[in-house]
Amino acid sequence: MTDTFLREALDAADTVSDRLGIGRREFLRLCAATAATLGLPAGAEAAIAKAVEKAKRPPVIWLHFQECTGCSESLLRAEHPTLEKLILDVISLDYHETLMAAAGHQAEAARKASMQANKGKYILVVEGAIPVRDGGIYCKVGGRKAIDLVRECAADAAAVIAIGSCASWGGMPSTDPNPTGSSSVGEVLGKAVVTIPGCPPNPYNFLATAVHFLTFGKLPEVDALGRPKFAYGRLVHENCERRAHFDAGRFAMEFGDTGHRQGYCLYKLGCKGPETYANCPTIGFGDVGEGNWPVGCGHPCIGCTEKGVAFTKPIHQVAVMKNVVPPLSFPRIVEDQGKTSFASAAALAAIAGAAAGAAAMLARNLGKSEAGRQDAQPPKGE
Ligand code: FSX
Ligand code: SF4
Ligand code: F3S
Repeated sequence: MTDTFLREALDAADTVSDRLGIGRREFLRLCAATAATLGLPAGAEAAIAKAVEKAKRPPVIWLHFQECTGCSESLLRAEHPTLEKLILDVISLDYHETLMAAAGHQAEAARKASMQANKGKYILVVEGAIPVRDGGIYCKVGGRKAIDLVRECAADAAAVIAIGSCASWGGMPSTDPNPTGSSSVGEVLGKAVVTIPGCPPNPYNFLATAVHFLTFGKLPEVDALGRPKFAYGRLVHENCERRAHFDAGRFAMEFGDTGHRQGYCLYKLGCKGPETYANCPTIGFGDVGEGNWPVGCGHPCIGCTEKGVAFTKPIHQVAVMKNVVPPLSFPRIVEDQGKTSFASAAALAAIAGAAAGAAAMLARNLGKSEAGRQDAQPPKGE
């Protein structure tokens, strides 16, 4: 990174941190975490800081259909530093049924005005599945059917993002026998869209996708199901903190047994980590500390990012092993819980210039072992 570039990035950080009411260091750390989430090399956090400062915030129209609003909730509950502040700073949320102050005709007028003023430039985010049975009569907003609204709003959008499993592949509302014909955004539009599945999805995956659009002017690379590869490129099982127990054949056999209490692998309780692509173990949820993700909390992964797994297979059913080849490196079994946060782990991974995933896991465990070593040191002066 050149001196000028670094100075510009620091200036940008000052401007944005003023705007957000957070410290410069905290803002840069978040940029580093976002860069690491995206798997970008060291130095990318400076480009992100500059893009967040300079870019005209892309207008976003956010539609809600058949869902529980958990996707929006998870964005707003994140607290590092106040993720929703950054999201609302990065994008211009022109229409969002559960967040906007306007109601009724006013709200619909705001949507139409933004779509007209930003024709071909706005991002359409869809949360929730779309019922198509019986002409789509089972979900209406402002008297309009969901199926018509999504088609109308997608027509002039620069990009369409399906957030959550409901919008990505039907999710919970499409559970058999699917009486309303709940369908995904891609099925209704008849074209591929970017999908951020998860019930709810991790807010960082949405933030990183939005920041990628802002920084590079295009959406990130996706897999065959439209999922950004930076977030859904690896199986949960590949980066799971209990993976070493799996490899050693140590399993919890029932909830509350000794193995369960000792943090053994949850495979025999039906964990779907071996057939589910997502970065949950590496980035965690809610910024409340170490291990805050389903398996970290002692519950098997139900495969919420995976069509045909969550809400289809029984929770207790053992997973199909998608990949039985051991990875090159394993997370260590660490009994003591360290204090390394997601952001510092991700920042470490970014500094190492490594992709998110195994590297972030490694960095987090490095943090733990470092904390363990410090604990073992005698206090100064003794
Ligand atoms: Fe809920 Fe979103 Fe699940 Fe669906 O998340 S958390 S039911 S994926 O659309 O609101
Ligand atoms: Fe982790 Fe589940 Fe894999 Fe066990 S089966 S290592 S708990 S992802
Ligand atoms: Fe969902 Fe499994 Fe992650 S249940 S939140 S994909 S660990």
